[in-house]
Amino acid sequence: MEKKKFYITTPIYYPSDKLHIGHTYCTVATDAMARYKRLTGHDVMFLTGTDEHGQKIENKAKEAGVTPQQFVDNIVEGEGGILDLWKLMNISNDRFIRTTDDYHVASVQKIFKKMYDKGDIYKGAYKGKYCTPCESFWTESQLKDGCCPDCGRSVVDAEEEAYFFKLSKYADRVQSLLEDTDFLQPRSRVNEMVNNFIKPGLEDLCVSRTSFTWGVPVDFDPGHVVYVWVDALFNYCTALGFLNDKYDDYDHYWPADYHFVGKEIVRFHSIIWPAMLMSMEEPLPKHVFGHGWLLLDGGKMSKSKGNVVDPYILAEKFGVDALRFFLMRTFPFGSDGNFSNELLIQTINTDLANDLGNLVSRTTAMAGKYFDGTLPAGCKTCAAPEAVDADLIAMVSALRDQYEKDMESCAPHTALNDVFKVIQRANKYIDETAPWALAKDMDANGERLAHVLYNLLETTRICGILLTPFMPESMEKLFVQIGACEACRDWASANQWGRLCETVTTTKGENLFPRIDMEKAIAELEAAAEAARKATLPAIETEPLATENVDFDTFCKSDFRAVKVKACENVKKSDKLLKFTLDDGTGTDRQILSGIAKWYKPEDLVGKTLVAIVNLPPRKMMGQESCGMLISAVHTEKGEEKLNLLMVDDAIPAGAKLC
Ligand code: ME8
Repeated sequence: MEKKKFYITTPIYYPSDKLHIGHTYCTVATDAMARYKRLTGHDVMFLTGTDEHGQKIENKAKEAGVTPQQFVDNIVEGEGGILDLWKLMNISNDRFIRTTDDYHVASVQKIFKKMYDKGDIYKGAYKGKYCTPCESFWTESQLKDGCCPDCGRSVVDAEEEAYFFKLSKYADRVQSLLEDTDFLQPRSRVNEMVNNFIKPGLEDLCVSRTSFTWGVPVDFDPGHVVYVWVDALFNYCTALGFLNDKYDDYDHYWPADYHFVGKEIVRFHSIIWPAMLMSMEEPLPKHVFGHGWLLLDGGKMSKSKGNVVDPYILAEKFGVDALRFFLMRTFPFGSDGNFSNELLIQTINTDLANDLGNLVSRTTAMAGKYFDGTLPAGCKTCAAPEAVDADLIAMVSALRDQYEKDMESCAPHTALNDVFKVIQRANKYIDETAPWALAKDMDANGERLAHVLYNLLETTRICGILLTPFMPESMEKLFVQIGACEACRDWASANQWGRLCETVTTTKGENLFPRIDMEKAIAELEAAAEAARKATLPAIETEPLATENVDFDTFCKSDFRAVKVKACENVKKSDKLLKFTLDDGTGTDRQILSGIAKWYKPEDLVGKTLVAIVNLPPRKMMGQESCGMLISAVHTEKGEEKLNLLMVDDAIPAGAKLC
């Protein structure tokens, strides 16, 4: 039988900064759904990629002193870049599109021309408000307190000759698409789109720019580049070969079954995108799902606010699967959720270390201890089954169908909740059946004990199958530990109690999810975040030059002399001060105190020739007199203050005047 196709996409990400945990959330959700569909026997196409054009990227590249292409190449393909992140997170995308790929650029030009030839794109003059970071034009009435309604930043007046797309022409059809079908999910997003954007009147959309060049050129009108959102949205088609020869599965996979997108870009995907497809006379995607945001301290993460969470650090510390699981388990997919390290660790400890980890380790340890790892034939059945057996088996047997319903309605968090209810039930079953008590009299209870362990392994197997889309690597290891062969890891077998072979052999393996010491891990994460923050600070910073002039005569009054260090010691009870005994050429020792103990050991300075200003009035520090000041150079390196004493050639005699 031909497999049913399933085409799913993530948004294509802006390679303007390193991606954070919010982007990872969206991609992991899409990956889990793609893996689930493969598990259920679908022919899946999973697309992700990068949205590389536009003014924001052009500006960033300029700031970095590189070309826009070099800039995006580094963020997409460079070390620790987007491709590396998806590899690390075990993302199973079938294709990756970059909007700077030649085939995409050529297709977008054809698309733009087709809509122009049809009369849906026309030339006019754009006057309005523009938010550069979001690449969005807004009307006065859409602004929030005079600022961009998406990001809250200020907008600028913009006026330029531009092409427009007749969005207004499609308003009615888009409205009925939203209201009369299940195109946009969750349903709660429909009202927002219709009431805030369509009912006030859809204005035609400005779809070209002349104020910058980093975009797809409008080939029939040099000087114009295609608006980045038009270029970006069509990636979902061009990546399958729409109007290009690079791929040839557009007819097979289009229309998309699901576009997963964040809530702030639902407007583009549920209004502009279907309208443009209507203009192109192409089929519409079946569903757009607008998920919520991961918040940090109640606010949206953003690089510019400096409150991003680095998925690399978390994956390295807790494991990729634990991180994937946490993201999908904790936050209901359509809503916002507050991220915290504490919540992450708590989820890992409770669900993975305690519930799942304990179930696997207790069960395999008992199979090992009581049956040398291999259960006896006949253990599937039991001469005297108990009510707890029936209760567990009924719950596990109903699990796959319930999980399927949850996944089909894009509720991975509910699907996981259902699986974990069963895992908790199984742990309770261990306590109820008390296998260690049964083991005390193997002659009388051996058969019963084998049956209990079989039930536990079978429960674990079925839960393992359903957890595979979320934690693929760990479930592979789990199957090995519980002795589940390839044939009893598939979707069909997740609905068939008793598929696990009776004489199954378990293997004691590594602890799949070790318990995390919360306090220690939080302290380490904070240190890592601090180190990462420091790494983004400028390498060297020096104070700006003084703007106020000092007159020459005043300057000449300062008496700078070479001085030789005869002795140097720490000042008692001070961790800052060093006390110097100096030869200043007068024959009388000079004492100077200097707050440089953080940077120098006293013994390293003896014999050095330094520079001091010697005609400052004496002053007391920690009860000791200081007659003058040593001159040093200061700067900041990666946020840390650095100091170097000015040292001069030892050939310069003590007391020599510096002028
Ligand atoms: O919007 N929580 O790219 P992008 C959850 N290039 N999701 C988050 C998030 C957070 N804290 N932060 C970002 C773009 N995202 C366009 C898309 S598609 C044709 C063009 C999600 O890199 C965000 O909601 O700014 C969006 O869905 C995705 O990351 C990409 O964001």
